[in-house]
Amino acid sequence: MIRFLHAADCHLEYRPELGQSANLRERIRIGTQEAFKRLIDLAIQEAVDFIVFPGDLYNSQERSLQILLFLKDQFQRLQDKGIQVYISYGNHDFESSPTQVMNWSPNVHIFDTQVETKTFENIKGERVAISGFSYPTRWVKESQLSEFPTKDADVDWHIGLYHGDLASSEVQDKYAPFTIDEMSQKQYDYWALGHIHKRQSLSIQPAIYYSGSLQARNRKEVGDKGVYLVTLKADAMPQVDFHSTATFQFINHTITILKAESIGELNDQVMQQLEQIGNEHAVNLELILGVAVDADVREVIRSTPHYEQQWLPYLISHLHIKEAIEEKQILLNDALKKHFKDVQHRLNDPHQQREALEELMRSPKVREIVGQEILEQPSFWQASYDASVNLLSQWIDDEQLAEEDSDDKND
Ligand SMILES: [Mn+2]
Repeated sequence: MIRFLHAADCHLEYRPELGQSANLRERIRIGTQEAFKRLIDLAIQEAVDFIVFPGDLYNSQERSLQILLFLKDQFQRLQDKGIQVYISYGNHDFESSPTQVMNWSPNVHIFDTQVETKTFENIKGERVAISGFSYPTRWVKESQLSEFPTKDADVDWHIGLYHGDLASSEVQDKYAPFTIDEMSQKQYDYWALGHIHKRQSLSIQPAIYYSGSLQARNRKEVGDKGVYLVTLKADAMPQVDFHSTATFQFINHTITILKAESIGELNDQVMQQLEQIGNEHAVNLELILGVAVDADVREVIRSTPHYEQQWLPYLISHLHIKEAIEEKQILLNDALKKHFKDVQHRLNDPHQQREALEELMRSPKVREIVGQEILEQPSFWQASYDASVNLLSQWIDDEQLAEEDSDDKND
């Protein structure tokens, strides 16, 4: 039996990205290194035979002294436990001539820019062939699979390390474009892929997996991140288990503000909801502003860059503002136009407003557009009543003007 960890896209050494607050940058910088430590802890705890790193171990081609020393320490921890390390470089950490500036411990094995095969043997004499290659340049435009040998008959298992992207006919392929067919033909027991940061399986048999990144580094990398623990046994399918290494996640969350007459009021509501999520994770926040949110409040919120720190101690990685009613364009929906015209005169009559509005909101079409969830909150009715009436009347007027305009043109 052989057990190993598949850890792609570690991207050690964080470089700040645009649109990230200082707070968030610091969390990512520390998190990236901490996640790597967790990987090493896991390897030791699980007493695996080795770890494979199929590309983008480093974030860039330039390695800093700090990162090299950090890695040397971490690999030494593995060396002390007899755990091997197999590294192939990817498009981020490509090397034209993988000569070593660091005197790594003897357990560290780095793949050349030409496909080569290394062999691992455990105490019982069970043998694994590991084939892979390192990127010599940022882009590798051809599939490298023809260079990979088919499964070695003299070993118990054969593993492939491959940093790349599935071949596509639409975009120009730059990352060693491959097909599942090509990989299947090699008859390997496991393909450890790197490059795509979202973990996924391209095929169960043969086993072809992306382990994804170790720690999310921007708001697009939503959810938990980590590595695969792979177990290879004689005459059995590989067992592939996910283990989290992320120190925090990016999560999507929506907050609806039905009514706010001041920034303070809006702030209280946002903080109250964020409190329920906690500050462990970074929040990609979608803020839906109802029609009863004051215009000045709207303006302040809209003019605040999303990357500025706000609502501390909560970590907001992104702020997307939506107008609850506007965006759904209730009144501009063709199917509704007629109905709105019927109630328009009543909306303008103070004695009939409420009834007219409620009638409008009872329409299944309106409910569908506004959303059942919002409609069921009693506060929606309370809060949005006056503002809705104004807005509805306004929109109906605008609509009519627009129609009149187009009539003129037809003439
Ligand atoms: Mn990567």
